[in-house]
Amino acid sequence: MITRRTALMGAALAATSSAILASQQTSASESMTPEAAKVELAGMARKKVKLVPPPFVHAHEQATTEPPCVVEFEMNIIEQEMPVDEDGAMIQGMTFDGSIPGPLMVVHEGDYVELTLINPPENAMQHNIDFHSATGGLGGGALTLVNPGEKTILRFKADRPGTFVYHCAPGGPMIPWHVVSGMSGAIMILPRDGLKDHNQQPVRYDQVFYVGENDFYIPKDENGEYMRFEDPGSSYSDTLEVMNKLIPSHVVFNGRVGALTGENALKSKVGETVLIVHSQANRDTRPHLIGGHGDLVWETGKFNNPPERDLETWFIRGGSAGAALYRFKQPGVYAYVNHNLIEAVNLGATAHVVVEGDWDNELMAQIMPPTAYGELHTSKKALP
Ligand SMILES: [Cu+2]
Repeated sequence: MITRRTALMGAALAATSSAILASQQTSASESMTPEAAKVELAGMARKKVKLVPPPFVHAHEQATTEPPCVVEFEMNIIEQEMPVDEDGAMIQGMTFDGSIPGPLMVVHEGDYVELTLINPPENAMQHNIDFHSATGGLGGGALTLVNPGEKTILRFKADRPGTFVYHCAPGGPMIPWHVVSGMSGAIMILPRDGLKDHNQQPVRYDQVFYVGENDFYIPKDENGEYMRFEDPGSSYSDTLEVMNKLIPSHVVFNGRVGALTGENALKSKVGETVLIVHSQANRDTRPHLIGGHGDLVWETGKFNNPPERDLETWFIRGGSAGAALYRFKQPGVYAYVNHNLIEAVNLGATAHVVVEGDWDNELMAQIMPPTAYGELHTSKKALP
């Protein structure tokens, strides 16, 4: 039910949080004193990268011998109602570049990330971006708060390698709400000489899958139907009530139930190595590849730490992104799940990888298919 009260409350909270942020922004700006030395990047190469929606990632070199450069990205913030499942649940989504999660950015350690962030005039809310990979100014959040109709450019140095979350953080209660409305994504900062295994030997991947997990809190009306709203502001108070109980209505990969299953399944081949980057900006999760493993897993996503080996399930802390490398050895349909199986099966956190190739009987064989075994044996044991 949309009431004027809820609409106003959303607007009022937005105003409050923008006031909080405005004060943070002022202090952050003041701390960036005019006498701070200007960084001379004029001689540095610039590279414009067009972002692509997840689970895919823009073309990139895994290792480079080039000197550091300035990598330019552009993202439009898009507020739009989006489907969350096939039963009619819809969310007033807030997105970086129209997708949940936002696109995966890839640069190399030592590069400068230069992001143009655009808040189009048709949006209703203020937004910004906090990069967990950036240093100072609320991860950039203090320098990027944009009203509808404004754009901003942030530059930061990618000075430590790893996979990191970015998310909107416009202040106060707007922060969790924008994040659970879809405003998060990830950046991968590769070591200049590429990824290395536990023995410091170089490793390469054939493709990257970017899986962004979201917990959604979609309110229901008195008849148990998911509620729909005209705009984000009018959804706020009912959504907040569900959020504050901490019980998500959906836990999904890439924005909705089924975003990575069936026709949308990921594809690979026996012998191919995939790097699965998994982010969760708000809540812990525990990815597991059913029938496979994590050969090398940077559970915390930070490439200066040696990867763990042969993992069955790994843990992605809420507010972080991890990376798992796996070479497929058997064909089939693999489910990649959040191994809280209630969240995987009932709430949506499942992806599929369809792997082509030849079956290896050495790794697994069906010696006897399920067969009736008659009366000679009994599975019932006599009770003592
Ligand atoms: Cu936002």
